[in-house]
Amino acid sequence: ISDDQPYRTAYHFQPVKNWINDPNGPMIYNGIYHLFYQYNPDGVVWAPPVWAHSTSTDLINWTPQPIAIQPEMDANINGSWSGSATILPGNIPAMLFTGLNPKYEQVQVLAYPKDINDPYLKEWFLAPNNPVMFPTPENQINASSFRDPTTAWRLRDGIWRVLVGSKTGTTGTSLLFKSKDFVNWVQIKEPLYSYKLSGMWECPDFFPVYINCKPIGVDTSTIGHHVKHVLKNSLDDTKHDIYTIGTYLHEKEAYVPDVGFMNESSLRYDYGKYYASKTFFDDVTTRRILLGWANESSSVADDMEKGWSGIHTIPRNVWLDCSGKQLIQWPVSEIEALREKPISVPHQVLKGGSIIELHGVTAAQADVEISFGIHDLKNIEKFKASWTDPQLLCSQKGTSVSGGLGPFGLLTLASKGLEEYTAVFFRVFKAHNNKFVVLMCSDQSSSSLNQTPDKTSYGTFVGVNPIREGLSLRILIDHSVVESFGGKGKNVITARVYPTMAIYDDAHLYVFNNGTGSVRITSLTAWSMKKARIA
Ligand code: DQQ
Repeated sequence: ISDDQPYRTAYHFQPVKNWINDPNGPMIYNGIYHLFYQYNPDGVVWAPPVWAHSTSTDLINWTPQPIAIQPEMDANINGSWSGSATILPGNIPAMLFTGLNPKYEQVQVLAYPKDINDPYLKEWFLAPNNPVMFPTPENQINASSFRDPTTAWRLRDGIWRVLVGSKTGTTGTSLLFKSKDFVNWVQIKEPLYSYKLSGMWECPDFFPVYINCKPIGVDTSTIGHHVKHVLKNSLDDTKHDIYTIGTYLHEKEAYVPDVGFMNESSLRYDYGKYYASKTFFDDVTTRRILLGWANESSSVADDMEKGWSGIHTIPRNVWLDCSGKQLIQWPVSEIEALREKPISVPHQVLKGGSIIELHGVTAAQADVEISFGIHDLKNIEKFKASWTDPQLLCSQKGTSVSGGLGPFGLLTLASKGLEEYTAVFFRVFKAHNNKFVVLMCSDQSSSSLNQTPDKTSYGTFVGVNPIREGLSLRILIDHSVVESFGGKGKNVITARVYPTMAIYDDAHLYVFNNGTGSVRITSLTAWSMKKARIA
């Protein structure tokens, strides 16, 4: 392992070394946040995982705890895969997760803390009657596609419900199980929801959100007219975390997505590198908090050299947008405690072709908020109806391609001579119906002189009226992470990059406009970020 670690994160969660993937069983219990995660203690690539464990009081600084779950009985002898926490009556935390049994079949396993009076819940044990859900000839469940139980919810009948991800043929599905005692589970004949051709659904998540569009969360068991439900799945085929918003018809044990969500691939939590996410309800601060995994874009050889692979994104507060048509995501406010030495620039016009360096920030470790006003529409380009794929459009119209309005935004992790940079920017178009189309891109193509990392550009359309609302961008920059929130949290793109020159104090930050039209900077603040205590 190399001592020089220019890609280690300062405030994004990662263990000291080795491979990590999915966040597991997040919860707040007696005032302490618990994060478990898929971990290979022996190397930088995936291997049959154990559950590693860290605790926190603020979701930002974490204390490592002993490995919580490892092979212990037949039900998980070949690995402990992903799962979720549920707090049972009497304030008893229970974990349901997927174990691989001696035949490598996927079965669901129940675990409890050994001592609920230990504030850190260091030790866990597996219930004697495991597995509690498993494939049989009768239920016809596919033993290699049966995993990742959700947090359970309980309705007025006192019965628990839980979803397990699966597929039948190429139809992705969330199987529904019920239990009175959390130990004996019975499968409901019909899945909660399925969708043709979507492939295996990993890490399902099913939760209510208030329709009042306030940034507050609600307990997973809540039903009623004041909430809508969100169903999120991690699509194994595309490695995208997609979600729909709809109605939970609890009498029918069914979920119906709202009209407009029939195209399953429409909404993603994050249009960059992001997978296997999961939410939990924080009843102390009344928030629903979303955790996710961002894999490396580097080669395995590079990962071996740095000695680690995988990070988690900054925990995000999630709630329903006032349109009711999408979620809003925003970094938890606790992250702001790491901010220091803010710099701002006054309101100003940013002419086409200009670039301004933002001095006085630790550009490799920063939090930046910028808002643009749009006024100069004379050169605006027409949007073509055939441009249906924003990621493709971002790769065709990269940072160096000048347009009528855009690209404008930030060059992050940039070297002094711009040999390297990761650009996050907007382009604004006018569609034939006279509406504006806003494209948000994260362009990694010049992020590193190293040839080996994957430098795919990412993109998404942001549903805002740029004239009326302006365009905002918040970017969390952390050495090898560029996590960008567009349109006040409407769209998020996370990128992993590995600059060779723009590292430590040699990283720079610029605001740029490479279009012909000018835009206005209406606000801009950048903070240097302190290091969090993580490992
Ligand atoms: N990762 C786990 C599985 C899950 C997948 C195994 C998603 O339980 O389906 O490490 O990344």
